Amino acid sequence: MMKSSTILHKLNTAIMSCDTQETARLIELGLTNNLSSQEIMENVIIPVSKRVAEKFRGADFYIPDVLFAMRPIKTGLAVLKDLSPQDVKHPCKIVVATVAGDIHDIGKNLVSIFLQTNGYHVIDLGVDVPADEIVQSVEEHKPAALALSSMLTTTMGEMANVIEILEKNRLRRSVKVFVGGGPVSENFAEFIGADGYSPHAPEIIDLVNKCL
Ligand code: B12
Repeated sequence: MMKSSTILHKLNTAIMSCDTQETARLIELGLTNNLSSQEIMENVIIPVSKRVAEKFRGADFYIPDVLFAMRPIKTGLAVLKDLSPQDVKHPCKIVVATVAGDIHDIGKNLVSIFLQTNGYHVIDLGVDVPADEIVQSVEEHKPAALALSSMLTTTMGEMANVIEILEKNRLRRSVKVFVGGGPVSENFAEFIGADGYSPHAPEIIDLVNKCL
């Protein structure tokens, strides 16, 4: 049996060298070697995603390069989502989405998987989800919380839009709204009337636990 620290180290190297197949294999191996999804995300996926993402901060990145560099992370998260335990421990549902106009999904997927592995029933609406559709889903599923992600300054206003439509539909009091993503801040969250913000995906669990 390979040591957990060796698996995590090799996983780090596989992602940094854009080896998607090896990334998927090592995540499966880690899970069968009793590493938890959370250990894999906190020790490797989050720090490595940040390191890879930093390479593309600034105006002049070439989109195919970004997609290529992010592929092992995307595949790794998909493997984690499929193989992580799905036993729902909490009666409440949580709706998760990246807002309209925005297709960035790595942060949103991390939030979903942390919730799933902590026993929440997650309804992940995906990316580029119009505000009306998010509100419709609140109406239909009656979740206890809504977790919204946005990575663009041009789309973060959609979060305010969602809150406004929730208010218009008299649904605002029925659901806690948590926001996150690159350009989002504590001040912004407060300004739009969200119930909570964190720059770190794992903290969604504290936010949800505190208010439910
Ligand atoms: C990967 C990437 C892409 C990929 C997305 C692939 C995918 N499947 O997600 C592609 C190539 C498609 C892309 C496209 C574009 N991108 Co882009 N992209 C990035 C990049 C390099 C990394 C983002 C990422 O995944 N980070 C890693 C994850 C882990 O971090 P994260 O998402 O921030 O999530 C963390 C926290 O924010 C938090 N979190 C996130 N959501 C939530 C939600 C809740 C509730 C909570 C509690 C926490 C939380 O948890 C995570 C950490 O624990 C960033 C650069 C950067 N340094 O951020 C640019 C960046 C976000 N992109 C940018 C831009 C401009 C674009 C494009 C407009 C480029 C173009 N000219 O077309 C398009 C927009 C497409 C669209 N309509 O959405 C800009 C945004 C600038 C801005 N402030 O508005 C950035 C910052 C690059 C830059 N210029 O510096 N991009």
